[in-house]
Amino acid sequence: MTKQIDLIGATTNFGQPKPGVVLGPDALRIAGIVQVLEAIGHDVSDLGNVYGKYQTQFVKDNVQVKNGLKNYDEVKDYSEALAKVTDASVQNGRFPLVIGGDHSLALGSITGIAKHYDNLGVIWFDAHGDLNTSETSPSGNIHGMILAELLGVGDKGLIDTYNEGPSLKTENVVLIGLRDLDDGEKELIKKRNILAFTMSDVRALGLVEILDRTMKHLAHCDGLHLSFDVDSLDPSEMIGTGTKVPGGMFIAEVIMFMERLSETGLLTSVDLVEVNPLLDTFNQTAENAVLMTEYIFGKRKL
Ligand code: HAR
Ligand code: MN
Ligand code: MN
Ligand code: MN
Repeated sequence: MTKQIDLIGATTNFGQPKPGVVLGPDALRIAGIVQVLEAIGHDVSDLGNVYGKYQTQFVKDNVQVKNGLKNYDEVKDYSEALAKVTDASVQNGRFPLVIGGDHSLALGSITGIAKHYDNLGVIWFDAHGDLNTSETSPSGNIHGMILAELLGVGDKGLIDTYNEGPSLKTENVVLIGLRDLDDGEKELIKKRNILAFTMSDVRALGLVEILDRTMKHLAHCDGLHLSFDVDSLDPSEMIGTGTKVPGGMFIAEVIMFMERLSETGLLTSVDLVEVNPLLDTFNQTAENAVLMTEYIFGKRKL
């Protein structure tokens, strides 16, 4: 089915310290993300990049810390700016595809989208839980806390970004690909009974069974968002990303998962995050991410 896609470049690196991730959106454009989606038959409108009021600092030697959160004002401001754009996109009946940028962009992206649904379901595809708070974070990097904020756990000011209160309900979130969780994140998953599949689950059950369980868990949802962190993949196939963890998923199995997810026809929005061309060789991470995007948007092998 043809989708009316808004491609939204989220040029933020405020959620983490490594330079280069702001170049992710353009690396994905250079790898042909618009052209492959058009070739499938979608209508794509590239809205360009979203900027907040804080200038992107390529080298950040004076990071401001507030309540244990690094670049707090920058992340909050950027999230407000991005939420405005994704909100308008859904309002206009279009499909937001947000390309990053570090994963802190999901606060703005998802908050703008979630207000249009009673129960937005989210598939969080990631090596990490992104479920820290300033108390449990080993780094103070907000990209590692952003799902917690979306669930209403952590800093009140971030939770209330763009709109008051949490954007997501715990029972509407499923994590897949986990293999690097901090202690506080493990506790939160258990305490809130969040459906979470580690890499051991991926190996033991396979992604077909995991997709099946995911869709059953989210069956009551009226919208479905995929937040795809490219570090969910094995670093051998995804080198250009800031926090690589060995033992990840491989392109072939992720393509299989995405083909089936796309066949459900239930996806309503997507984030594609953490592509960092400065850590890459020959733009292969962006190219691999574009390959998987094709299957998310309905490409068929046969
Ligand atoms: N858990 C660590 C932290 O909070 C590392 C987080 C890395 N996060 C991402 N996003 N790349 O998934 O600092
Ligand atoms: Mn992430
Ligand atoms: Mn990650
Ligand atoms: Mn909120």
